[in-house]
Amino acid sequence: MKNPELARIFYEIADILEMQNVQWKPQAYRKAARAIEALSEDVEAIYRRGGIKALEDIRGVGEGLGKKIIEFIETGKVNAYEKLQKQIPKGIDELMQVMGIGPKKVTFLYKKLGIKSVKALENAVKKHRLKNLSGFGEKTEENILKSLQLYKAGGERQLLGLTLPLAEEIVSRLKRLKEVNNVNYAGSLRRMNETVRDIDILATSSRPEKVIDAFTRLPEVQRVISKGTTRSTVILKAGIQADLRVVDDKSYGAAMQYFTGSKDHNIKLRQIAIKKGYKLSEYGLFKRTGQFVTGKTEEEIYKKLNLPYIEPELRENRGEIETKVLPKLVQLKDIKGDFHIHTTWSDGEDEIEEIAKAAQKLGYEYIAITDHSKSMAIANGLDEKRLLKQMAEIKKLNSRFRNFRILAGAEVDIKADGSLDFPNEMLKKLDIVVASVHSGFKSTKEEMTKRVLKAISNPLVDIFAHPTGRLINKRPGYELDFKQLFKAARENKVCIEINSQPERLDLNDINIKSAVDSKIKLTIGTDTHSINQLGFMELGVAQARRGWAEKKDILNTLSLKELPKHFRKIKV
Ligand code: DGT
Ligand code: CA
Ligand code: ZN
Repeated sequence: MKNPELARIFYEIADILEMQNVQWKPQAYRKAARAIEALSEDVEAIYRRGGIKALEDIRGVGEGLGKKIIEFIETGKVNAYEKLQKQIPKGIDELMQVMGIGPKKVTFLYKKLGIKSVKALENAVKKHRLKNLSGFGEKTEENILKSLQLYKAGGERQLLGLTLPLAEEIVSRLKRLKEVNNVNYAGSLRRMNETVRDIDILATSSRPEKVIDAFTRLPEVQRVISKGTTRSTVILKAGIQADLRVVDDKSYGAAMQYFTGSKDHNIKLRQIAIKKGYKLSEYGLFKRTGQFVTGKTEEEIYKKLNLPYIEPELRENRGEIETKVLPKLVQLKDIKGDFHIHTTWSDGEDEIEEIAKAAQKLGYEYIAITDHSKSMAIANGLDEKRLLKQMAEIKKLNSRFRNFRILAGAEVDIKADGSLDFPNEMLKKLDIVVASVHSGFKSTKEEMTKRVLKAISNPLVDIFAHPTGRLINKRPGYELDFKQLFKAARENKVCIEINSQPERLDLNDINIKSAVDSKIKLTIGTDTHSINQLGFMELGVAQARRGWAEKKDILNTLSLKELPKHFRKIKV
């Protein structure tokens, strides 16, 4: 797939042009980059199928960008990008990856203080050289320092949502080898951690060297770090490490259990084994005498240790071993709809009707269209007039669907004073109101809590979305008093969203667990901006499972008929 690399190049061109104060072009490049990222078909395949004309059908791509895409497909390079790169000092592009320091600030810092690397920026902040510059203060320094810390930590861990499809692709390639009996990924990926350090793969075979050989030759592999007879480590082109271990069939369950972890879960499990007179390793469960007891499946191992089977998402040593009853975790197949979707009316890539058809194909009974409200001008937010027009269109579309309903909603901005971006008369007309914060990240915990509490005290609000506003590896969330939030959510019967975007996953697992413990109702929303993002539901469900959520905790497991019981404005 060439799309991610091409999108990255376009994003970087946009950043450099912005640094050079070029007007308009940066937005055009970003728009195209977003559209390319969202494509489900590879640009190369599109080009082979329909030439430049087909490329020009991609949103934001005209003849100029079309030619650049062809250049990239044919040469692997974009000349304009290489030229631009030479015009900026080395190191600066890395600086731009640190969130909160956009192209404008980077240029400013370079011109004023000669800062052109992450290291130099860190030194300058520590020596407080920034706070006397106009537009920078002590608070800005603090924020930059926080972003730097996140950036450094994020250098090593990758988003689950980006790594999972890659791991699945590799596993399915290995599965096709005739020498492979079983194969799956393990580690933090199987536990569906929001970020992962590497891809751990486990296979069984009686011809391990053949499997290892094939693994090191996969098209995804960039270079081979080590290659033994039963294990190998490679670096993938995507910039992440992948390990493969090949074991015997009789050890598959034990190895799967061991390499799925987490380490803390394993340590507890091994202690239990010892107490029962066993020894547990990646090869199997053994008697003290060394006699093999079992190892073929994980189920058998947990059973022998007198434990129920523990789902991978729960294996974090957060009480899953001690608890008397394990939760019956929500599953992807329980999901009957999606309450957070953007369309071409605001900053989405696709039309309402196309999204609705795709959702119906997924087996959903409903979706809510929740485009941005007017304050979000950068996202082409809707004012009342356009929202009413959209509602009329939804009404018309609904007459064309059977056993499926498009709910008219909005993602309404919560303004600085806690008021909502639409008057109540407007909100009343909607089926569902999703409220969220998109500004004021530097507010104090008290200010932000007050702002959110005021917003959700409005009985017309149904869902509070992406509750902390964090972007993984990029931006910490704003601070919020969760105890007060949960209390208010319960009293006001407002749901809290688990946003499924790979870099949001907001609420995170820990907060989901406390929400579940506090008996808060949750919804899992994809915040879809293009059709293929409906698939992010899997990531949201995984986080819900990591937070011990059951079907009853998640309200988009309700059927369309059941919705009015919980959502005051929906009528069916
Ligand atoms: P990561 O890679 O940081 O995202 O997280 P994991 O959990 O995938 O960690 P990784 O790749 O270092 O190791 C994979 C699994 O192997 C880990 O979850 C548990 C097991 N493991 C690794 N080292 C140890 C250890 O020292 N003791 C035990 N009991 N298990 C270990
Ligand atoms: Ca790992
Ligand atoms: Zn939002």
